[in-house]
Amino acid sequence: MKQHVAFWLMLSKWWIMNGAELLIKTAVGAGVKVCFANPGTTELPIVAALDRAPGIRAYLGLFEGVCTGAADGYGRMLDKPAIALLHLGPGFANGIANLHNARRAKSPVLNVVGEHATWHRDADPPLAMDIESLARTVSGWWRTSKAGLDIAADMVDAVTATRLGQVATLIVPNDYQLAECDGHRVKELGSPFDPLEPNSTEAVVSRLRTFHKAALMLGGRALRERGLKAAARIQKRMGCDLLAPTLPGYMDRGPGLPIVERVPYFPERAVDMLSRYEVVLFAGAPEPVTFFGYPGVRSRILADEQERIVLCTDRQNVVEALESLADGLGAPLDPTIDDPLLKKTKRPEIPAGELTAEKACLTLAAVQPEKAIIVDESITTGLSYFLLPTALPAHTIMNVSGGSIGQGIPCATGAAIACPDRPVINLQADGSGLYTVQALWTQAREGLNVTTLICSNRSYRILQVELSRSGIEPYGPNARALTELTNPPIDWVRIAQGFGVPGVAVSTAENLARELNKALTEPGPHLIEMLLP
Ligand SMILES: Cc1ncc(C[n+]2csc(CCOP(=O)(O)OP(=O)(O)O)c2C)c(N)n1
Ligand SMILES: [Mg+2]
Repeated sequence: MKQHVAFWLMLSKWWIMNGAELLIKTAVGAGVKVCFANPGTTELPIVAALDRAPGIRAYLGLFEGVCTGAADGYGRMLDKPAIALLHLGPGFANGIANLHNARRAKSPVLNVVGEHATWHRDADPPLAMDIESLARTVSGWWRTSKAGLDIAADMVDAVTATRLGQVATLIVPNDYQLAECDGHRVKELGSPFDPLEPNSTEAVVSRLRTFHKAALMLGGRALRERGLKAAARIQKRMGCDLLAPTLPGYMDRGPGLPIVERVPYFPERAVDMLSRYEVVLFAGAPEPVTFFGYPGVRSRILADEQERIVLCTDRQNVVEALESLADGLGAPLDPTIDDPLLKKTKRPEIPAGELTAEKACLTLAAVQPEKAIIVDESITTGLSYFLLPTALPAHTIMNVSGGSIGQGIPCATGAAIACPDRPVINLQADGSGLYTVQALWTQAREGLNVTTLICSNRSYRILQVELSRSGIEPYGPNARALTELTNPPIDWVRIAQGFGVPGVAVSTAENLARELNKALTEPGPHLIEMLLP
């Protein structure tokens, strides 16, 4: 009899859901399918729950910046969040730089961070940190769960917050992860957006009609295919130029989509570009400012007398706002995109001879397959890629929106997991790549179709350019030591091989084209070190 009771007790223990299982079950119910994790002891109930409450595939990242960067890449591609499962304050802190990029890219990312058991917290154990303070710097939404039974509602609120294009951070104390949670109530996922104000479109239309030279500056979801098609209708009707921030988080490009120019990085060229306009209409993009404060250069690129109109808030649906504006202007539904650039030009030829930054970009443009995802953390090498006046096949391009380097390899990893049928090409600067290079191992472990093109100029070239621009030239031995990646040179082929990724080095455009074609036809990840001057 005793044995019988013990058996039933054990069974009931087995069946009673704990907070961690409730968390995973709720996430699955809210459409979450993927978790990029680097867990520790405080998250182990969640690790176990990933098996007991199925529906989410877990991927190990060997550094938290890999997990958050991969969750960002995944979120940018699918416009829905993956979980980044992180260990306490220190783990979260390691992931912050790429969460910063995610925030600037308006990418949906769902952090789940374990916290010490509430009864243990007062003892000030070694790993204790103020996690909420860290969360605040990068998250549009954050909360520490207050009870096991609250976890379902907390998770639903977190997922809802990500749907606005935000980072959400849910911090879950270990004792609540273990708490019995039968009898919980799950909230429905609501619409995250505030409605557009009635008559707002009419107001924008009548203001716009008072100006001649206008630009429409697109950001966030507006740079996805549907937003771009609405923007094309507006452009056709108003004759405005379409612009994007310098480092947009996501942009669809290709036949049938309008040409969108990016605001240049260097302030004088940015001011030059924007001075053409009497008015700039902002749709999901912030007002452009210079990356840094240069003495004597104003921060805001627009002059005071240039008019700014903001189409909608960050909490409203920018695509709907654009479509409503297009309708309000009486724009035809499906304009043919007749930009002369698209008509006149075709793919570049593969260039010949020793590689340069320009030839690397031309070769990529000549070879990139249909529907490629281009993750561009090339810093100086890729400058000419975006500007190529060529009609490339349909592709998506993603940039390091927050300027916090070490984003490219993880972002490419997450994008490949989000879109297994699309080739991912990561145009990757060498210095930036070394921050989170261990993401290559996740690519190898998961057999992801990512081709990493290392822009091996063996320097922090942009810093050398900035040094010269500020008149510090010739620079001394310390400035040289801090901007050159030599002595010893970094051997990318062996680094790749060490992580299980086949690697090869090339120094001519022809060899690059050959190796890139080969990498794109063979399954799994590849790395090509482009030896650049
Ligand atoms: C997290 C972070 N640390 C440091 C920097 C400063 N920084 C900007 S670019 C750069 C190095 C660029 O070198 P590389 O990635 O090789 O590109 P290149 O300039 O050679 O094209 C550094 C250190 C930064 N932007 N973000
Ligand atoms: Mg470099």
